[in-house]
Amino acid sequence: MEMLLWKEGLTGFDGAGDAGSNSTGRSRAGKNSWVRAMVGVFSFLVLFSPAAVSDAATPPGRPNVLFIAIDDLRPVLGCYGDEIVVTPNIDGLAAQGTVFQRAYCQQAVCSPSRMSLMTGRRPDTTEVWDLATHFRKALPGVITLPQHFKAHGYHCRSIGKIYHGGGAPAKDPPSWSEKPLYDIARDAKVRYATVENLRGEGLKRSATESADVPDGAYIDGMVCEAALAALTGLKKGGKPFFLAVGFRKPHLPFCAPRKYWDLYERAKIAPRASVEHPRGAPEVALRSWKELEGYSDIPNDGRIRDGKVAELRHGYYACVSYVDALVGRLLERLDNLGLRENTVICLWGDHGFHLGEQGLWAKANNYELSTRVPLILSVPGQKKLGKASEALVELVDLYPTLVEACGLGMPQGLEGTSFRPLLDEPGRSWKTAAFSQYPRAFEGNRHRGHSDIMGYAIRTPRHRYVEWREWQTRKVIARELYDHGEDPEEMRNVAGERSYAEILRWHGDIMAAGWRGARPEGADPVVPDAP
Ligand SMILES: [Ca+2]
Repeated sequence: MEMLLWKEGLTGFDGAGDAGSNSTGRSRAGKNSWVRAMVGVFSFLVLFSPAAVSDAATPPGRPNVLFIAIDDLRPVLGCYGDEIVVTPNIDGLAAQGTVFQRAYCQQAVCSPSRMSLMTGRRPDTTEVWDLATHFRKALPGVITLPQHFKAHGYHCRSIGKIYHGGGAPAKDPPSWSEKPLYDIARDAKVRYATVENLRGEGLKRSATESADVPDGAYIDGMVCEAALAALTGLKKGGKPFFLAVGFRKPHLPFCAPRKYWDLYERAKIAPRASVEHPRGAPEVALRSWKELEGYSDIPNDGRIRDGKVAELRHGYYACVSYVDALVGRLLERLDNLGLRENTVICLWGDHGFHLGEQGLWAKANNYELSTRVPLILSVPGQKKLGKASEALVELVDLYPTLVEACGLGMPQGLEGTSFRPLLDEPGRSWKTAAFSQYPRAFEGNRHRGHSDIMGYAIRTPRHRYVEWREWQTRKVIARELYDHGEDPEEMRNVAGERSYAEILRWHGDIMAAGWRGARPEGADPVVPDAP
């Protein structure tokens, strides 16, 4: 049975989803050859992995995991101090867990961030720096987070966007016990609901939509319904479960049922805190991916009038409240099924988002607004509830944290650090830095792979430091330093200012020591992966 499911899933590797931007003849031929190699690896795993034998020997009492991914959500949430947003359900979850105020993604774009989290490895190890590459190309035998749970007797399901939303990188059959639902949803009919937008062409129609429709008119409502049914089924199944639920809002386009738009008066949503690019920032740092500019109501020159900016910001808030309501339904079902007390709940965003601040839109950069993510964790038995932690944590830490929270053995090769101790002691001293990165091509705003230039960023308690390096020579071609004590919007690059010379040097040392050097005292030793 399991073998059958895997075979079915494997067809997903061969372009069963959208055509994607990687469907050239050359890349397809390359893909097919490694797909064949992967089939061999997967067959080996089916026959010999602990998952094939351990299902019957599950220790009793292991907590379940409800793993909620929210696409492109920056910490616009009541529990993060936003006074306008309406997010009672996520705020309620925060009251029963820990809110990580300083959590950072490893690369501020969907697939590289998610694949880093799901493999517990950083982008230079997964070699996933773009939207077209699958992590099993560089790491064919890697045990993903859900796969590790599966090997310990968990029933693992994926509903919605967990890996990536389209093409081969959306699929990883070894991770799941059942075929995922709604992992690819590139149909305009589930993205838009108004007559005008449904008449349009392509995936990018208008950038916002307010429609008088029920929650289930859009893909996220469908994902929620499927997840509710899955929870009921998993309860009946009696095994510990790992249920991953991935919501696609507030990713563009900002489409949500009208009742969520009506929660806000547009004029009361704060205007963007900054409009211009940061002073003294290198050009390479400021290049936009032009994600927003492709929509029918957005001018191609990127000059968005103030009214449209306000509409986009309103739309983002509406989408956040829409997803919050869906999260509330999941939590309610968990309660009604009597599962809450034995379920670890983890809610995370894959990266942040610029809503016009710093003259930038969307993600794909190394700034605070694009790299900082919401992260809330609620674990049965944790000593401190409803506390915020200011500790620097990273999405790559989630894998070991969930493993420790559920009492499973820690696999080798992970590049994050379990922050389970922060749930009991949120104020304890922790990492000296969080690490992010973003690639750039010498010219243009799109890149492939590691590309020509890599921007390596660190966030320390007070500063953000970035080194832009030529990939081949590793030569530093530009530096940025922002002082959040003086400049929380990151509007002034002080890397060249004499008074910051010592701080610049100190950050260069932290960068050189890398993530291993930034780990907290007393953290478990890093166990390298088997050769
Ligand atoms: Ca995303």
